[in-house]
Amino acid sequence: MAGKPKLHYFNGRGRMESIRWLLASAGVEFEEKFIETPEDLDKLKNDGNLMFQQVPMVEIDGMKMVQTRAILNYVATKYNLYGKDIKERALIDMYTEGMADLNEMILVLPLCPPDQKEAKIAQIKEKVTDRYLPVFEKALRDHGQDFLVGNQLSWADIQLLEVILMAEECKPSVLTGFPLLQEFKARISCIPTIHKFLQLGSQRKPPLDEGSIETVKNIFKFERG
Ligand SMILES: N[C@@H](CCC(=O)N[C@@H](CS)C(=O)NCC(=O)O)C(=O)O
Repeated sequence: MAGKPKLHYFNGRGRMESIRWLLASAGVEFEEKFIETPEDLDKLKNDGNLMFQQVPMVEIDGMKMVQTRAILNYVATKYNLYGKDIKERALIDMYTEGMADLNEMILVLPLCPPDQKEAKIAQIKEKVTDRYLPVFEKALRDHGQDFLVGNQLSWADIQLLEVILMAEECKPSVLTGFPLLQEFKARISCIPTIHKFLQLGSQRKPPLDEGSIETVKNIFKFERG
């Protein structure tokens, strides 16, 4: 029997967090090997483990997978979270790519220079409420099902919940005016594997704090901003 997937990344959200969400929602246990120093990253690189010298890297089914979207696609396909046909997959791809754009804006927020932070937060709030959430509220209304695509849980539902919770960290009232998304959030949060992942002590990561920001800057050798 194959062992648990092993995730190589720093101990924070970043690009790995959606992978953690997807595995946990699929009920897959995983191990994490945290990169804590530049030397840890160098070792992974020098040992030939990183195809493009970048993480996330996930050891799964005998592969050392890199590239976030490739890993997500693989996990979603393997655990039947990627629609039942090519059209459902196309829709899941469109939804998740939109969410990934939003996710990226929120993820990089802690790394932006303090004097630009307020403007960035205002921009995110505007994009969330004017561009992204209306799409998903309408999708749920038009589709009339409990899930975004088809009539079963998919990667799109999981990533939407992840993004909603992140957006709520920027603006707690973000779902005001989106009644179907409020119901969606409550419904998807009750799915047992997801409910478990939402509990304190799970492998879900909190937003980056000042200490973790310094660690990330040190590992990846970049300046804030
Ligand atoms: N397209 C890649 C981008 C990966 C990436 O930029 N990873 C960063 C950490 S989040 C990294 O490893 N940076 C080190 C480097 O590029 O040398 C993906 O989505 O996985």
